Amino acid sequence: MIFSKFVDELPIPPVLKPRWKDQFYTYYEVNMTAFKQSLHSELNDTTVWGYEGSYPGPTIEVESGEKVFIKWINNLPDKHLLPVDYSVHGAHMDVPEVRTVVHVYGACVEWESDGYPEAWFTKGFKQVGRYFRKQVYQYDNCNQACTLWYHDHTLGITRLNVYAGLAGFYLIRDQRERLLNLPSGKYEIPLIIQDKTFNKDGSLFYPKQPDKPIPELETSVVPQFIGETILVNGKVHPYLNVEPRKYRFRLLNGSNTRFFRIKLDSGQLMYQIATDGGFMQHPIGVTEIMLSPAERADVIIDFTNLEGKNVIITNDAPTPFPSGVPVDENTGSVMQFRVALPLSNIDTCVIPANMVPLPKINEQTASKKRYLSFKKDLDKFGRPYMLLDNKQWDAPITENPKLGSTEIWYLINVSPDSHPIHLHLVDFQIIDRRDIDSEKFNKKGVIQYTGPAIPPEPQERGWKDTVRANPNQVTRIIMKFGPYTGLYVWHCHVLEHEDNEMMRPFIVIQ
Ligand SMILES: [Cu+2]
Repeated sequence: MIFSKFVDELPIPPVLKPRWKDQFYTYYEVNMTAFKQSLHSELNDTTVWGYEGSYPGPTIEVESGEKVFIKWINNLPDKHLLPVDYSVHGAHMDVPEVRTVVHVYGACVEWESDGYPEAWFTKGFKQVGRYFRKQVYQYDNCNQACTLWYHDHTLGITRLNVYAGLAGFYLIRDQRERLLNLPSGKYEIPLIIQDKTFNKDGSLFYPKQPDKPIPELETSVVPQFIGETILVNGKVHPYLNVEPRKYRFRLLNGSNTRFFRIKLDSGQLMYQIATDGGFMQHPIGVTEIMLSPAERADVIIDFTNLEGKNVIITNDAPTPFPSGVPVDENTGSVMQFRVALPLSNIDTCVIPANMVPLPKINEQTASKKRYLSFKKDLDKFGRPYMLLDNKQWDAPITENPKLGSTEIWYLINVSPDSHPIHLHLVDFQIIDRRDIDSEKFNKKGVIQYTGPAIPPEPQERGWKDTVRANPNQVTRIIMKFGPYTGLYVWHCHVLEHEDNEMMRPFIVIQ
């Protein structure tokens, strides 16, 4: 179904109010429920799943270092909204169909509160996964100011739970951010960009089978999900009225599979100020921003002197990226800004010249290098799927960094697609990317470089928790493991891949 564009106003998720807040700690409760919501005015209301009756969920705003406790509560129906494939890891018939566990993406957090995929729980915590440890999660928020988000991470059904609507922003603020005099209040807006497909009756469509169906299964996971239409903050192709001044937008790709390469049709620059993990050293002016699933970019857009003009965010990234289906008239545009509001007061905000110092992690400090390949294979049903280091989720843990140690991971992608690789707990820096001979690697397991090392793009020169690992390349990342020990995960954030084995545990040991 195709809809008229830019007829509905952009919704802005509410900021969540704590149940308790004093000088020592803050306590929130967040209910997950099913409800109906209007996702476009030409469409019947859609049943979605959300946090606190909102899709996307309310924005959680905390201070760096604030001690925050959150009780995530599952009040969802017993039957899933979307077709469950009982053949993928963790989603077999022996577990309840509707399970949830919440991961704050990019959080520096103890493992018991990280939302381990097998720490799921059902309504009333009646049944829990084998790694469930506590009902109330504790977040120490040791990150600096940054744009994080929270979403469901349940083993085997993450793609369905997130697609149903279980995602929201989690913003960490600090004093340094306030001193930068950035656009704030109503001039600072989070934008979660997603793709979805709708049935005629307004319900969400999610495929029951891949293009080539698996006859043994009633429902089968698909190798990727490509939605027909684009939503921002839960509205199809919305518009936003803005004043002729500077705005700060927190861009997040919250899609299952789709990459976005966004531009402004006015040709003007966007000033990127932060990557996944916080501020960059200097802002950079860019005409396009690449966002793979779960990547964030914090940007300033200046509408000064554009009174009466409209500016459209466009997208031209094929799916799967980089050599899949090109965008069409519908998926090629995201949302519209209308510079239609009068300037309410003089814009004194600045695009700062310097933000935070960003010391490079020295490669010499790395005590371990890990070579981790990912390639396409066929699972027992003959479905193409992706494995990390040739291992399934259930294989014994192999990534076991020591607390406080620095490691370099060589992400060797010999598959045809780009994969957004995410590590829990830590932020990393991208060292470089380098072309390799994939055929030789597949035959002999040998890395033969065929080009020079390419430094990360200017937009990626900061703290990252997600990196695009491109096909036929080795992407090198460096990180220091800490400040917690425990059990975490690393995975591809294409949710259809993550749900079908492209995820591995790692353990930080003393
Ligand atoms: Cu992937």
